[in-house]
Amino acid sequence: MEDIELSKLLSYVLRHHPEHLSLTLDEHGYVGVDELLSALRARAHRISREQLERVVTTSDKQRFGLDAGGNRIRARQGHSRRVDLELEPIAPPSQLFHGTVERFLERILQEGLIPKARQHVHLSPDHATAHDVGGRRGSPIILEVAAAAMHETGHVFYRSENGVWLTERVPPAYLRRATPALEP
Ligand code: HQG
Repeated sequence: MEDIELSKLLSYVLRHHPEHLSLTLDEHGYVGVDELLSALRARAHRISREQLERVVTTSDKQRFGLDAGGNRIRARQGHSRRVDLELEPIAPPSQLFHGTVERFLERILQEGLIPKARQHVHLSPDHATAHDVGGRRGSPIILEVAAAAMHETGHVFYRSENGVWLTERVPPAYLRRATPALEP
């Protein structure tokens, strides 16, 4: 299996469907590396520990993390089930960004950003990242999020180990479309 294919399979299994490989995540979202490798082997995917470690290290968005001993692996964010990622609430910068597409805009400006299938709404630290996130679905539109103002009114923010900002939802009052001319 190519690295990219393994990375996609890991995202699917570790974020959404561990049962696909007859695995169970612990409360922090981890699964044993040995357990994962044998579950893959049982499905005729011959993945070496070296390849797994390479995918963890080279994943463009640093999607996966190993525990301190290197014995367990988890997805760093993006789960559709409740896992405790052991993230501490942290004060956000004054502004964060969200990349989306035109077809969601009206709804978003009406009801705010909601997590949909995920546990959190994902926010980007800069325009360029939001541009890439929105660009996965079409021509990207960037929303500015008044994060510090939200935080002041009690909204809780987290930053995942790979730099994605997470919060439960963003009410419409804190959203503004970025001036298209400023979009990269
Ligand atoms: C939209 C990737 C209608 C939202 C990226 C988005 C990211 C609404 C979509 C990570 C809405 C959800 C997450 C509302 C939000 N009405 N549409 N009220 N609220 N939406 O994939 O932020 O490659 O769950 O704009 O890098 O696109 O997976 O979230 O378009 O960090 O590692 O609903 O996924 O990382 O889509 O992306 P997603 P996202 P990975």
